[in-house]
Amino acid sequence: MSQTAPTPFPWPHGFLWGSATAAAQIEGAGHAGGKEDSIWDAFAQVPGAIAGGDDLETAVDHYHRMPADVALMVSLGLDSYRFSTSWARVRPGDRAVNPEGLDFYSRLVDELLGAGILPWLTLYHWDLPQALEEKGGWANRDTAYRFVDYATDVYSALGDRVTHWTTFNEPFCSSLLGYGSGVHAPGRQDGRAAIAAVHHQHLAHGLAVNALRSAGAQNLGITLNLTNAVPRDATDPVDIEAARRLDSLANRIFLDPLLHGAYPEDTLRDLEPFGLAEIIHSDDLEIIAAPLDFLGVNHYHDDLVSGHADASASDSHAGGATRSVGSPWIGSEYISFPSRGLPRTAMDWEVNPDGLRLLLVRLGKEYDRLPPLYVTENGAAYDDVVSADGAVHDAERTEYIVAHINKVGEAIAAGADVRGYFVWSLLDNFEWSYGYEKRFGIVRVDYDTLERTVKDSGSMFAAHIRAAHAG
Ligand code: PNW
Repeated sequence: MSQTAPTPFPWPHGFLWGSATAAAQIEGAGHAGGKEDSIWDAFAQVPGAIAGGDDLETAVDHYHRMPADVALMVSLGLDSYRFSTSWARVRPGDRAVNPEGLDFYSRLVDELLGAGILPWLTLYHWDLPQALEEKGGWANRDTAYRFVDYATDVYSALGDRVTHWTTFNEPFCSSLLGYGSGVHAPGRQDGRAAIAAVHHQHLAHGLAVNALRSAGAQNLGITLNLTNAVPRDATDPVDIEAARRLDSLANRIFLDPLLHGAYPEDTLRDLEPFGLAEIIHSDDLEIIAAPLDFLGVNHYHDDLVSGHADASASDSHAGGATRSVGSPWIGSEYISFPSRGLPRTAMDWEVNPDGLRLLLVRLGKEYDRLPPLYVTENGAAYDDVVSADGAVHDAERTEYIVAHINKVGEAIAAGADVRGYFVWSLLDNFEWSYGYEKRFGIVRVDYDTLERTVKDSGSMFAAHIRAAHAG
């Protein structure tokens, strides 16, 4: 029998229960309030880039419905709300700061604080101003310095009220999917550019951490999407090598510089042909390893990996594009992702909740300077059915979230220092290259009327938060 509510673990004092969104995915007002194109607005114009030809112009109109959306968060009893600010709204064209753009986030923060909800702000959730992409985007080192200007602007406006600051969300996606496979904006397919994007986002992160810390920020972190790279046959050297390569590109290329101040030797070796070593300046790694107050972990699925060609294998990073895209596994394109035969979500991602426990526990063992962890995203897309009475009985999503919350509880019991869990996502929204086709919300959005309806998963989460606080 599957559980319809999480196990009543003794959650640590102050454990945060929240939900997450990102500016580009929910705001809309794509060209209102002074906002100009981000790389995603431009990418949406590329034929076949986004399923259904969808764009971000209206999204779920959060920009105009913000107070009602905060009221919805109150009704769910959220402790914290994780959102991002849009660079293209705050500094359109990467020119001067746009007061109207900053004012939107200022009102959002006031609304949240007035409702007793902790704002958890992410500075970069993938919406680079298109004007900067035209100067080379993240392949250009200068973009890292432009990021610090933007981060400083946001901090100057909100630093008196926002206490938790995340520099980047999932640099894996905005570098390797954006510049490598081309599944995400800006849609480039260039291994050298992708590897440069990784390093320049790291640098931007470190520079911004130092700048915000000197300005007085106290809780600074980054969010990574991490996976367990599991060799299909743990005794087969070819599969073990494939898992090493995946672990290098999905996990360690990010974790090691941030937490240990060095790229892993095997990563540097594998990426020799893509010029990683050459673009590192002498002080970069010291900057990148600026101490962190927390690490955000996004986790949806593990990756079973093989080094053998497998006709039945599918890569969970393939995206929803109909145009031709490449591989994000720069220099290791041959690796394949066989199926374990587990149930799958509408993203075709295998459901294996124990992977989240394993990941959280493993991080503490592998990184000696690991800061406190927050699960900043976890959730699932399913093809929801609306009942005649308008309700959404999303039993599979409910079960997915319950099972993963339980695994967070088990990880804590096993010694992992996890201090919060944010479900992805508060609302159905623009799911990147899948457009509006994939729904992750615990609240349904009717894309014709933009009306919001709490799904069963949302009611479960609200009841769980009440129970966790009471216990
Ligand atoms: C994350 N992959 O994206 C993002 O942080 C969210 O904006 C997004 O909506 C959510 O997860 C669900 O997809 C990912 O290819 C996109 O493995 C792609 C992958 C992973 C995460």
